[in-house]
Amino acid sequence: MRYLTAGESHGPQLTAIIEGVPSNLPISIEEINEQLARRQKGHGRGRRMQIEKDQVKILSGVRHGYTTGAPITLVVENNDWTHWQGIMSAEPVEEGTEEKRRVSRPRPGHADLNGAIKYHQRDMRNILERSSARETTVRVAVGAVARQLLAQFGIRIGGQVLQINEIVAQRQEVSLDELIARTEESPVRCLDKEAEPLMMTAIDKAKEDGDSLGGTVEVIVEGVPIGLGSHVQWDRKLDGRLAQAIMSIQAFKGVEIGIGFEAAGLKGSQVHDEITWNEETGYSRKTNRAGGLEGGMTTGMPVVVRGVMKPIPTLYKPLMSVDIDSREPFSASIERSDSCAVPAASVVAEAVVAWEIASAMCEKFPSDSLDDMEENVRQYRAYTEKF
Ligand code: EPS
Repeated sequence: MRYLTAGESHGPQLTAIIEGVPSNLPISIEEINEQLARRQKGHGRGRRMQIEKDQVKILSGVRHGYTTGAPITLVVENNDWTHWQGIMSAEPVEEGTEEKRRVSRPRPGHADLNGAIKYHQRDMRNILERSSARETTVRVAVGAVARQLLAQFGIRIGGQVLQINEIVAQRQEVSLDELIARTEESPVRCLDKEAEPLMMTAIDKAKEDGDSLGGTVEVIVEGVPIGLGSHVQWDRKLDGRLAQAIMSIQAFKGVEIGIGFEAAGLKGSQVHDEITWNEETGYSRKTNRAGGLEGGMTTGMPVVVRGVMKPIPTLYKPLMSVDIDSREPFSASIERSDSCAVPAASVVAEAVVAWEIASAMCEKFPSDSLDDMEENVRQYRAYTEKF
């Protein structure tokens, strides 16, 4: 499977084209919209989220509720476009008019300056419109299609926020069902009821101060068969692909699988997961420090991936930068922004992980139709249990 996205933050719409989804997969538009709504929530979101009410339109590849095997086109319209029609118009507009809304002052931490230099753009709006995290909307829609494929095989995904700024949540050992239910009720998608209000206060304080906060999110995938991905080639290693998927989310600066960076300070005997076997389910592991991946392949244990999001660089209390016209230093102008988007990023992380796992499923069980894929997966599962 593969997909591309297109669209600008204040353009008319965001678009994704997905190819390779097997035919006869039931697709629920409501489930895609539920995922879009989850991404819009979270304490710390800015005014833009009051303007948007993200809803998907399916323009191809799905008929009467089922995929046909043809490319699937997903569209999410930007409500804010009504305010930006002239500014974002594909038609030429006159130099020096308000319609240009030219940006000449790069924000530190954004793509603005590097993109402007690279693409020969004197108007950095031509960079920031596409680098904006608004693009994650349609990636969540793509992830929602992937989730519906995974659900056919009993593969389920949850996510949680583990840290916002200095507030670190206490780990809670709960079932995936409970994690999904409880994070849904939390304005910061955090299981720890003591950390939750502290995180919210920290976000409010950052907002008051014109600042922004980052944090850590975790994604857990259960029900994955053994052997997705491969050890044989660098670009087929599933842990590498998951890391790329997480790092591709706007503002993400780090990724860990299983115990991740903690492994650096531990001995081998403290890190590796002992192997067990029983007649009913076959091979398993006593622990899951590997986060469900060994040798670039799934072990059958839950896949556990974490990502670190930096604080959003658009600040109400601006940092110093340089105007590209005068080359004079300036204090960046104030822009509308989120003070913290970590809870929303947790939903985006679930979506990109769902996509990678679904792609790996389609590679392991290549099938044109869901019926064939179900049969292949059933046979393979029976085989792994008896191995
Ligand atoms: C973003 C800036 C803000 C955020 C936006 C990401 O948008 P605006 O410039 O319209 O206020 O709201 O996030 C979204 C629109 C979204 O849907 O998540 C940025 O510069 O990355």
